[in-house]
Amino acid sequence: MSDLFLGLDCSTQSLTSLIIDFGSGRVLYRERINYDEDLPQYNTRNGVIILDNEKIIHSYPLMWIEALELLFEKMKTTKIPIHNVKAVSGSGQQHGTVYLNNKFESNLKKLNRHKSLFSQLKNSFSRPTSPVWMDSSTTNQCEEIREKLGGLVSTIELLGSNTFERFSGPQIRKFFQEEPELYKQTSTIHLVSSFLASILLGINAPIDHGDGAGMNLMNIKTKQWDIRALEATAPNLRDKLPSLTKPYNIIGTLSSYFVRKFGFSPDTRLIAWSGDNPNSLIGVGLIEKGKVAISLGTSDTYLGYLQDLHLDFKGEGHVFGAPTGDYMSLICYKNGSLARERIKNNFNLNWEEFSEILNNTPPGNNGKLMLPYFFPEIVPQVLEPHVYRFGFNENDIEGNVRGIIEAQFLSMKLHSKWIGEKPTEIYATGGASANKDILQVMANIFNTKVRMFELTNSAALGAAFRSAKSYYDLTNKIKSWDEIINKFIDFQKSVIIEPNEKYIGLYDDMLKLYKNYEDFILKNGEDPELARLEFIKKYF
Ligand code: ADP
Ligand code: XUL
Repeated sequence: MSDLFLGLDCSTQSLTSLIIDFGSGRVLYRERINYDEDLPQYNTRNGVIILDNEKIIHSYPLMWIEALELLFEKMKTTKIPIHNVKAVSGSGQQHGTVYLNNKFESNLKKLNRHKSLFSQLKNSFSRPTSPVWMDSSTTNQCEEIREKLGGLVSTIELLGSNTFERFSGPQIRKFFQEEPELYKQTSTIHLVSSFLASILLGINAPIDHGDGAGMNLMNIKTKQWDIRALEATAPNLRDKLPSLTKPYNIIGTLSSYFVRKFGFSPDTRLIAWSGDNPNSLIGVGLIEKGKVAISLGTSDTYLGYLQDLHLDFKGEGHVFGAPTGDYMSLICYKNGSLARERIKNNFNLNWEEFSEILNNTPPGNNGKLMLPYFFPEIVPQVLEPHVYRFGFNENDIEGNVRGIIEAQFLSMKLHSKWIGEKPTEIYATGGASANKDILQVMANIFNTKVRMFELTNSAALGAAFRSAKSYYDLTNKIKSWDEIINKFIDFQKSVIIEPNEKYIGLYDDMLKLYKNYEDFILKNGEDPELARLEFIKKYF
């Protein structure tokens, strides 16, 4: 009987399960619960709810629990030999916090398999909703924490990132300030990843160094909770946080609820869960310097493996722990898939039509340039949403379609310079990486070849890889990361999109123009309209 490994991914819009078969090197099973469609009673849009104004964005931890149970029910009805699953790990959208009262752990310990998780856990929360990574309502708290830590540079040196609105620490501080009584009633604060890991484990699970680094609470060098950051955030916070652990640690076995209800073996190991970006890093096979990945999910992220700690003192990028125990770099954009969808839907297009327009519009967009902040943006920081269009208007279909795609990759190229060397290859992943025409623009702007993968859900795949690695390390059948990755990803067969050298000069000039426009709208520079007209004269 072949060894099976399960990877789960609780992302912004859906919960995915994926089972790999180590014997055959194949993905045996994949299933997805879409929150909006499969759990309509929560009334989410794209998996979230917008409270009060567009800066406060939350989701429901109970919805994730229901999705988890639904997913396991579906798995049970398939012919997959569930009892051969040797280990399970998972991935969670990063930064989101779950606030639990003192009943949570006792509820977990006495779960009865004849009842649903929902009915047995619904009284476990001190806060019914969870702020998620899209929330940008904590600017004051970010400033307060940064100041207490001695300013920008010392904050980055200590935590690996500047303070960010979506990071857990500022979110916790806001909760403490606005709802002190509920904060007091909170026994445990989990991340999305450690929350779901706890449910599978049957007791509180630790937070791994990959996801822990996205909290503004973990010392990036010692990988321990940082006492100064805890004190700058909220009182008695240390008592409310789980412990930290290495991403590859085995944290226990699957709880008897899942074993008995769904047919898993009682020996099924549970590996620490991590954030979706660290999981994706391993899920596309990034374990060396030189190559980078771009994930086009709900968020767009630019991620790379780092052998040594390398920080961005400008304060736009982040350093997190990588699944290998090393570090990774990350830049995150809120105006990712949902911004592309805005343009697609505004013109009533499907993705094929969107691609056709993209292909029929020239690189450089006839000098039309967009700065697409449909939602508050992280990089550069733009808290008030506004879509800037230069040389066209909102009714120009070609201008808008090419405008948004070029803007997204020009911005990534501009803001990833701190990472250093030019990548030799880009691995594309996430929902929109299925779109070859979008990836062609990526290849041209970066002047780098782009690799497309058969599977776009690298976070769930990464979680399955991580469970295989830890399980084989435990059982002395040690396998290298290379061995695991190459067994499942056929790099020979994946599609490579080559950059078109014809556009190197055009995109170099356009990048300068884009930067000038960014400076202009951020009030750091003059209106570059004349330079744009020169650009049009030169290329069109
Ligand atoms: P997440 O994991 O963050 O929930 P996914 O990685 O599953 O998100 O990506 C979902 C997004 O992928 C959708 O919001 C959609 O906009 C985008 N998407 C799916 N197919 C295409 C396509 N063919 N072209 C462009 N975007 C696509
Ligand atoms: C990363 C980030 C997002 C979330 C959701 O810092 O905020 O990528 O992890 O996917």
